[in-house]
Amino acid sequence: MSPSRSRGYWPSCLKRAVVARARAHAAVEQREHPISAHAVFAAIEAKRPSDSVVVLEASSHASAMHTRMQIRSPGGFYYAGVGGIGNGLPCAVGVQIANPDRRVVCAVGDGALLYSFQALWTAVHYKARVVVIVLDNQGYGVLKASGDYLGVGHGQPGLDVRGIDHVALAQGLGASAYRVEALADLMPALRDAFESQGPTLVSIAVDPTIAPLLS
Ligand SMILES: Cc1ncc(C[n+]2csc(CCOP(=O)(O)OP(=O)(O)O)c2C)c(N)n1
Ligand SMILES: [Mg+2]
Repeated sequence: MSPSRSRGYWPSCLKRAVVARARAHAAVEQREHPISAHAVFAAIEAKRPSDSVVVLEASSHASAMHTRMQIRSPGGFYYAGVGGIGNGLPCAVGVQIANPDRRVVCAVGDGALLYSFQALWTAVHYKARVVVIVLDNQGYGVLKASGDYLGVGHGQPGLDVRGIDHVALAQGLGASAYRVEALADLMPALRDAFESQGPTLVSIAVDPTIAPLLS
């Protein structure tokens, strides 16, 4: 990182932390459609068992998760610090099998999900109680935001990932699955998912608006 980049970087991080703290006290936006990621994480936090484990691989929505959810126990949170994607769902399945008494919530982006969707078959096979929350913003949101940050815009080819039926794919691997397009349908889907004795996938249409990378 160049010295000039470095000078701007740390104040940006500090600003993000201050903004995130302010957001934590702000009311959750209760828009029916498109659903805000903050509303998704607030709903999960209200519904999940207090000893459940969170595995996060939703690049654009990490800040919303940390704003709306609290990690309450050791081993209660997993996140790949180095930035590679595709580990989230397999990690969640492994963590649940290793901790049979704890339910696991895997919050994954629609892009990252496709790197290792087949891990859901393993979850079905071993009856792993993983609730897979897909934050579907129809593509590689963080790469679009990176394009904006680098001044090349977010219209680069290959960043839109539309028209994939997560429910059909999950059911094809033997899992229960729900699609949520409106906020009113979120809580009933989460209730069923957290009552299930096996893996359940909940694919949620979240706001696809590209937020600035450092905001
Ligand atoms: C193994 C690997 N391949 C590619 C990338 C580049 N990459 C970073 S984020 C991302 C897409 C993320 O999309 P999604 O999971 O939907 O997250 P969001 O839309 O919330 O940003 C890709 C392809 C990577 N980090 N690791
Ligand atoms: Mg995405």
